[in-house]
Amino acid sequence: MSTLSSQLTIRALRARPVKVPMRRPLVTGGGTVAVVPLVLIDLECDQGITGASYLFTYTPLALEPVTRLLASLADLLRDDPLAPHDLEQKLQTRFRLLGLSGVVGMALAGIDMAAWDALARAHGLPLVSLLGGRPRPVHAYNSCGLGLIGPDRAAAEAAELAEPGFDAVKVRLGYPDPATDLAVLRAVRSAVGPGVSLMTDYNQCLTAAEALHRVHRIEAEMDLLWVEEPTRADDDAGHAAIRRDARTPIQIGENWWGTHEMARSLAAGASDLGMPDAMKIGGVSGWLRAAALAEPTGFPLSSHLFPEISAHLLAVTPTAHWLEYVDWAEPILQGPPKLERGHYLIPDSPGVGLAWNEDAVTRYLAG
Ligand code: SMN
Ligand code: MG
Repeated sequence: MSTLSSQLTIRALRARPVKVPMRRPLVTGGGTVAVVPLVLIDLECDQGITGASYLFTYTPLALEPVTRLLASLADLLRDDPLAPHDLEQKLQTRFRLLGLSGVVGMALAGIDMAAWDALARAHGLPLVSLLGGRPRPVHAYNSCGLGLIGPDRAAAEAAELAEPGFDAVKVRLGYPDPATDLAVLRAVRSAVGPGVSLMTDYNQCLTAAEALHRVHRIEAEMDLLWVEEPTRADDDAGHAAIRRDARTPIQIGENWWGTHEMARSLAAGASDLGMPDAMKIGGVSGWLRAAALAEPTGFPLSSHLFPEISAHLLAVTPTAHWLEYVDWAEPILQGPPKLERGHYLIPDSPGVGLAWNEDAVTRYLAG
């Protein structure tokens, strides 16, 4: 049964910080993720509809400010109509002088994603269907591990990650010695065989000159799907220079805060490929604008983290490329996602399909 969204109003907003243990802690060239810090959001509306979303704060140090800001916003939203566009405009206007990135951007995206989830639930539709698409398998690569763990461990882990049927895995690089980058890639390549493609991620740790040197050495030996964030995320000129001289596609985008930063990056020709992060790009509303920006030039878009909601979004993205599959939120969710032959299956249930495992949430509650 569906409820008319125009009748729905927001009643309450609940934000809970959790620290979720990781099966494979991730060391990258840009920093380490040892525990998964999430803020779980429930946007309660009338007629028994509650929208859910989560935010990933990268470091537990950011859990409290994000949770507190969301709690402060609850009063501002009470009795507002459940209309994601209107909510976004109202909140952006409130925070224009402060700025819309960082903690503010995260909180606003969390509200946007929860509002879209509530709206889809109210209509009795999966989010993808509310957006004009349908639940379908979304091509995914396995990104659950392969941090900077050296050639031997990387080879074993790559085989493990490919085993469930994935045809691509992502390898983090940026070892102090460039020869180790190559040794890891060779070890992973021979462990997974020719049927599994590789993408790599430097997490911003190289200078542009160093990046070109390393990419040239790698591409003399093997094909990669992409090289991600070889240099600082905000260095569009640096990425454009690397891109000009590299044969391998350059991928950036997980650090675009909103579509204005994305538009600047596209205008600078900084990358061949883009991978917005559902949170940093501005939730569902931001993602839809990102998809529109990418469409005219056929610019391929992949997702960053947040596989649960990103699957819905990629399924209505004309230039959809790859879904990044990570299992990081799974311990606090009910039931694992369905994955089939390297594809993420969008659940047929109303909304995004997020349901908290309350026992686990209680166990991992932070602060
Ligand atoms: C990454 C994601 C999240 C935290 C650290 C590193 C990585 C990726 O850049 O793209 O998966
Ligand atoms: Mg990355």
